[in-house]
Amino acid sequence: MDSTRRESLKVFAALGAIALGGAGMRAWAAPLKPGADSALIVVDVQNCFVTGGTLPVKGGEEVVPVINNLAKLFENVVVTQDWHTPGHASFASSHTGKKPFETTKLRYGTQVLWPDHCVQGSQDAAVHRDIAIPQAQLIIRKGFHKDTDSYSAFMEADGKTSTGLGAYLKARGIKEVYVAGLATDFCVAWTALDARKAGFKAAVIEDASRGIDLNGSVAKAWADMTKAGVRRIQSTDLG
Ligand code: VGL
Ligand code: ZN
Repeated sequence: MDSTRRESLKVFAALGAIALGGAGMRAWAAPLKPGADSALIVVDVQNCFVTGGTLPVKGGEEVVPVINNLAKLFENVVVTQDWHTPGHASFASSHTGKKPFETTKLRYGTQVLWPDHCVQGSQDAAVHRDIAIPQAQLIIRKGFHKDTDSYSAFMEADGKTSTGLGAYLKARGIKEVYVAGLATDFCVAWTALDARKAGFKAAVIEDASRGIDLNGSVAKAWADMTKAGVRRIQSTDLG
């Protein structure tokens, strides 16, 4: 083989390596660009779920600056609030002999029991004071029926009572949702899964979310989401 041919083979090999590497490396992929038919759903970034709250998620407050930055890329933003009645069925204190993080059977199935949290109108239930998303268009409150929980922003835990969010997003021409907030394995995951059920494209922004992790629930949530076609992305994938 003459030396020119050997050199050009080397160049081809190098180009091939770059192409293969590029396909597998996120940093080289085109950024995801939210458009007029995309919405960011900021799930439950409330005092109850951060340090000092009634049901703190480890590192929950760390999502605030990440979400504020992300939100600048979105024309459409929905904010959710967990919004329980006093004596709500999801509170351990409403069930004699039960402690937080145990489960019980409610009429719609197994319910994890939580410390009293996010009671309607309390400071604990307020959106974190540093959340700064002035263009947010809708605040959706959920879990306000005393006998029914609602992790999902779309559908209550009975699987049949709608919050109205799906119809709202469809009426607004939204086709894809990006979900972030608290907690990855409960309200974020259930919201993303129900978004898929309602026919939206859905992605969860991992570094803009934090999980509670009860008995491996974070890993299970990611497995369920992947199976349902929810994309697992990082805030740096958006641009
Ligand atoms: C949540 C547990 C109870 C959540 C709400 O926002 O993920 N988790 N209520
Ligand atoms: Zn709750």
